[in-house]
Amino acid sequence: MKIYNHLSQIVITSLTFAAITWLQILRRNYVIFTLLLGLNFIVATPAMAANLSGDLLKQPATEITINLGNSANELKFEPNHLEFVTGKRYQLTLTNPSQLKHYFTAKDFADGIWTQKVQAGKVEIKGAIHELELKPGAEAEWVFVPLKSGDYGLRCTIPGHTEAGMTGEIAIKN
Ligand SMILES: [Cu+2]
Repeated sequence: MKIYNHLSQIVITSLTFAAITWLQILRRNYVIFTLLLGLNFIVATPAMAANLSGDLLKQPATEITINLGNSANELKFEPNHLEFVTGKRYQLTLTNPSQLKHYFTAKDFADGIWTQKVQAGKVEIKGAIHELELKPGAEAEWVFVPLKSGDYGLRCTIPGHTEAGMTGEIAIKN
């Protein structure tokens, strides 16, 4: 009886040890699996962006120019209506031929596009842009691909300029 008890004790201990080891392996695998899933998720977005930019960079950009104000210092965008098509690559040149400082502010439009770069002078800015400030005589090039169709508002946020009519419309069509 004593021997049997002792034996069963050993069996139970062994089984418990085996179960704990198995659980630890499972847990470790689970952690590794979760990590892998997490990494996949993190890696997916830049990889997709890289693929997107890789294909789109081969596409020649359609060039469009918009003037912020004019040489007569009128408070308006010229033209004040811009049209783009989703999936096409554009180079929007912004110039300020006036003696005043102006803003190109179109937050919702900026949210609906993928910006490849904004180039001004010798500086190239990559990533999302919502607003551009152009000092007198300044010029900037905005290269992007429209993604989301819709009608978006454009305005200059310098005090008094929106009120004076320095506004515009940007349409993105499918
Ligand atoms: Cu302005």
